[in-house]
Amino acid sequence: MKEYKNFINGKFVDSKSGRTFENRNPANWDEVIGIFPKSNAEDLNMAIEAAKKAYPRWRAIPLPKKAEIMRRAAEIMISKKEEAARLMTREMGKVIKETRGDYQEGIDTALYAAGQGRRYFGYSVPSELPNKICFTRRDPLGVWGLITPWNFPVAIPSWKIFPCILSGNTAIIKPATDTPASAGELVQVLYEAGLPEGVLNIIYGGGGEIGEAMLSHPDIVGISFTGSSDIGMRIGEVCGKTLKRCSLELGGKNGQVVLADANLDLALDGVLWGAFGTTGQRCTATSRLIIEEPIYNKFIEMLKARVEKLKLGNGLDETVDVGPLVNKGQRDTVAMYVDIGKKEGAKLLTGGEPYTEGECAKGWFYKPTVFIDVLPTMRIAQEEIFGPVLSVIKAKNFEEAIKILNGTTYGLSSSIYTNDLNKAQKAAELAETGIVYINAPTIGAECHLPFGGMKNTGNGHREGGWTAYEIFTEVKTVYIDYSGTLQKAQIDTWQE
Ligand code: UN1
Repeated sequence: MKEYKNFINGKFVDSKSGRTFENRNPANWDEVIGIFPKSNAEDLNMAIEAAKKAYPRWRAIPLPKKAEIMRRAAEIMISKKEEAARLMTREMGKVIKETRGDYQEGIDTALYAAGQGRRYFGYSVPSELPNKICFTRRDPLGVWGLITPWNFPVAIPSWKIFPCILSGNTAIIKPATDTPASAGELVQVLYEAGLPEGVLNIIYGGGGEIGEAMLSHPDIVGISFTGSSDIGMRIGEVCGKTLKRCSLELGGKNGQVVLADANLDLALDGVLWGAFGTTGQRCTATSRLIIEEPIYNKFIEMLKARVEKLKLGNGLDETVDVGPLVNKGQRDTVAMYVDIGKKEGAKLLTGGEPYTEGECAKGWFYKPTVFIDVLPTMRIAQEEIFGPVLSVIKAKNFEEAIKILNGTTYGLSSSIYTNDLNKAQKAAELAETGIVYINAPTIGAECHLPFGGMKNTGNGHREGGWTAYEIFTEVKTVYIDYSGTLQKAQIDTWQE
């Protein structure tokens, strides 16, 4: 067990609060992974001061030079991948193959940032007047607050940290209290790679205390948050009052459509991975399966057989398919939604109870659960559960399937399985989601493409790829008039 400290201005420091919290393994709650400071506003103020002080110097370093630090960070991450993946599995429970993938997403994001340092493009645009040029450039904003969730303990902090600081900003990250160690180790990688002190600072503690203090602090220029829609709305409201930039990556109620002409075996592999990968704890998880009527009964039968074969257990065991939920609260939420589903009249096909066999008795395990004959209006078809619960809905035809697919307040990811090219293209056009998959599950976005959602899933920003850099920068439009005369746009017109 390790005792962690906040990392401010390039140094480990105790919290002024004197309080701590524990982080336990969700697959075995007897195992304490680390003790962390439960920080307060005073700690945050210190971190903000450090980030403010570091900003002018960091901002002035040429981007390709900053990018070298990102490349070195990627190299260090490559060497630490296995160790980091094991820590991540112990922290939040998902299986080792997935935590390796999570860390790989972090490595890829670092490498993308390393390349981006030499590809930081703006536009060059002709002027309507002679002897005048116009172009755009992107500049940083200042000190950012990054608030990250526990389900992707390295990938999501990486999505935010690398574009934020490569662009010349400085930052304070507050990771989720369920996965503080993985984020802490990532911050150390950046310092090992040569990051100047104060550019990135980490503060551990609860969202209620640190998050709120970040929102109201006048020296924080922007907040990047991934988490629930309820908290996102609160963040948006507070940021709105002070016109702070805020990028919100929120909930999902993602649907997979299976049309009658689809390759059913492929669709089955897809829904198993989409619904029960990460124990259903992804914003992109498949939580609704919409099946076209002619194949409804057949597909349900196929699904039941496979779901019941999924192996639960400690994620460090390479043969395990599904790990525990992250904590007691999350398992209680799942149990609550299972009760709601039953009361609403959906039919439980399989699962519907905690799993307590053998060593799993000491973890937050819950059986992969499928409800069938779910109506699109039921709460289990509308609300984000964030657990291994799949709601199966019958659709008469393609048109009705799309209507059901779009019939929630969320809009992150969607999937359609069909061999009909026209229907696949039409679905891509009509889906009210930021990500659409054709013949692939709702999870598995790649880090170099825009990631984000419509409706209550966010506020229009996209992480990942080049669009992440739009979040963390201001566009500046520069006009250079080299005519030596006063040229009035829209008034003086060009003449031969
Ligand atoms: C999330 O759950 O917030 O597309 C992120 C995916 C992963 C990222 C999920 N690459 O499923």
